[in-house]
Amino acid sequence: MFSQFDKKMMRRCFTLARKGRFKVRPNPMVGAVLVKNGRVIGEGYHRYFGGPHAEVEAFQNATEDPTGATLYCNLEPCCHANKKTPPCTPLVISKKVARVVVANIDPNPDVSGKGLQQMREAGIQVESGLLQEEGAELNRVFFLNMKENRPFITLKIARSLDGFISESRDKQTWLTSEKAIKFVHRLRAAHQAVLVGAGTVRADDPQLTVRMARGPQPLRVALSASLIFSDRAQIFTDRFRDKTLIITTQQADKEKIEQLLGKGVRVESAPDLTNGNINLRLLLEILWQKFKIGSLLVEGGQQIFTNFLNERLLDELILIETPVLLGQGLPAFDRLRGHFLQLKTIKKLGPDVAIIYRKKER
Ligand code: AOF
Ligand code: ZN
Repeated sequence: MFSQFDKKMMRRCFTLARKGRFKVRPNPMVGAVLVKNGRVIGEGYHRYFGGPHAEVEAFQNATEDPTGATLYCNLEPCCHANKKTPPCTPLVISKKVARVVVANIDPNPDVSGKGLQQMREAGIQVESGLLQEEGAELNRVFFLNMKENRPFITLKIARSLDGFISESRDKQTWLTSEKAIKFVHRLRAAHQAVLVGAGTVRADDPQLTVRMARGPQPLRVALSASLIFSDRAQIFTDRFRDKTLIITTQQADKEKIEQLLGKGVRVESAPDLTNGNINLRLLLEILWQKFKIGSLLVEGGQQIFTNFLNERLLDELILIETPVLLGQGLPAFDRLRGHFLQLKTIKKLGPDVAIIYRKKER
């Protein structure tokens, strides 16, 4: 059904789509190409959140009348109203294209095949499924958001060969190489938020910034029931403090909350957080619904890693292993319930190695 030329055009859509990766989230990355008589006559991509859709851009950039052309788009054109931009299907139909080829059906329940159906009913030849696995991989975050109504969760654990994340509970051990640190900064930029427990803030005083890579600064989320932090913690004092969000309980000390707000950070109280026992699902709901966080990088420490895994809240696990045997220290997990993962890739980072696992699909 699909030719080599079709594949080439869809790969071009992916490349265009990726250009929006830092700016469209939590929207999907979408690219579109218009082809007439075997030649590309227009291209476009979704450039920023709330901005025009890829198809709109492609028609706008068209150098010829698109009547009779083929529109390639990695995602099904949208057909739903009451959102930031008008639906794309009426535009596609009005431009009289002859054929529409997509990689993936839009998992957004407001669309999910209805866009394709509308175009078919208008007499357009509509085909879907071209390079759909690549398309789903590209937009795995958006797909997961739509399916589970929560952020995509990546756990990043840097540890010694014998499985320790630091020498002790309150002492930071600088384990990894510069290449591994750069890799972590790229990971941060690739997520909309990073998350740590209050223990990690107290022990490591992390900055959680993107310093050694290019990309946007994610929201820094710290969980704490007690709100016991050092006044000088970097996440409260550095220039990104407006990108710090503390999640606490409704029982939290009001005075402490006021103090934190006075520092210019944000504080959110979640209803079911009791005695430091964090209801992670509720927390994720807040991040997704209220803060539009589509992807979350969990950076520790032990209790947080354990809780996420025990709640089965994990889409990707990235283990950074550094060739040192500490002999003793703080293990990555405490009382973990076991489950299986599947290997995705292995990356060499100078002397260290990153092993990337995905949730095992059932
Ligand atoms: C398309 N082309 O380029 C994108 C689509 O708030 P809006 O108006 O930007 O709509 C966002 C929804 O539109 C999003 O949830 C997804 O279903 C679809 N994204 N659709 O036809 C695009 N970015
Ligand atoms: Zn659209």
